[in-house]
Amino acid sequence: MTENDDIDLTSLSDEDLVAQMHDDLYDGLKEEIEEGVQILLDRGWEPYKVLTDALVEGMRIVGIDFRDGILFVPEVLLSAGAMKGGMAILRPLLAETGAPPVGKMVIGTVKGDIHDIGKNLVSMMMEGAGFEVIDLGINNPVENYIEALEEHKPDILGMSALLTTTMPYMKTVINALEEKGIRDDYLVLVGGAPLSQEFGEAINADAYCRDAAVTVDIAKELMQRKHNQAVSSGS
Ligand code: B1M
Repeated sequence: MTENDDIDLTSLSDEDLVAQMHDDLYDGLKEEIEEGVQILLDRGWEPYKVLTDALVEGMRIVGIDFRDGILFVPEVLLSAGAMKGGMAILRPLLAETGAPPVGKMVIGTVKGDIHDIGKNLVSMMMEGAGFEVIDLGINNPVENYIEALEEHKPDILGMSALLTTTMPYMKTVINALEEKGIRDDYLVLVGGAPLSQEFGEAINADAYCRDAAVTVDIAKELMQRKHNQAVSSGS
């Protein structure tokens, strides 16, 4: 988008720096993004604000031009790499918590889908809220989910899908849980850009999560409800 070889990022106002970071994300400039993230943090920005205003918003802009055929896969991969560079700096800050784990979540992107930025963000925010997170990565068939549920015995199963062609696979996973008679052992949370509340209900998920912050709120609320039910039923 812009040439920024000569730009001293530290000399920019917050607003101009964030705009420059949107351009740098668009251009896939990982080092510049890492530097920008660090500058904003040094200026006292909250990690979550850096994440949403500079990185997530920048990726939203990338998404529009990707959709419109202005950007192509190799370029978007560079943007994704730059985004991940920034996220790596924010991760320990967002995940900082001295509290004991409030619950456990297994999460993964479904089979056929390799998008992982949103899932990674959800994992980071959940860790930051005190959840233990087991991240299965991308392209997960049913068997991966079931193995992980048996091994880790989490409270929550999270699934991510970014494609309209892969989101139905979430139903395949839930059906498999139902067939094994273990569906109700877990809270199933689903998310990803093409999903909706209606879709979440239609596939019998416990909740559709619009974004990472909402996922944390919903996870906490459902965990509390589960705890209350267990107490009132005396188990
Ligand atoms: Co792809 N891609 N992509 N892509 N890609 C989209 C999703 C698309 C909408 C772009 C577009 O056309 N505008 C479009 C899908 C169209 C559709 O299905 N309706 C698309 C396409 C078509 C494709 C390919 C098919 C392109 C091709 O090859 N011709 C291909 C598919 C590959 C595959 O998966 N099999 C492809 C490939 C890629 C890249 C590899 C280049 C790259 C991914 C890199 C990576 O993830 N490591 C990529 C990217 C980066 C995108 C866009 C531009 C950005 C996605 C992203 O990271 N957003 C995306 C456009 C868009 O979404 N606007 C696009 C930022 C992220 C923070 O948001 O992921 O929505 P999001 O996550 C949010 C919420 O959704 C929610 O919380 C997150 C944080 O707030 N959430 C959850 C997500 N998962 C959750 C799980 C939960 C809870 C909440 O569990 C409890």
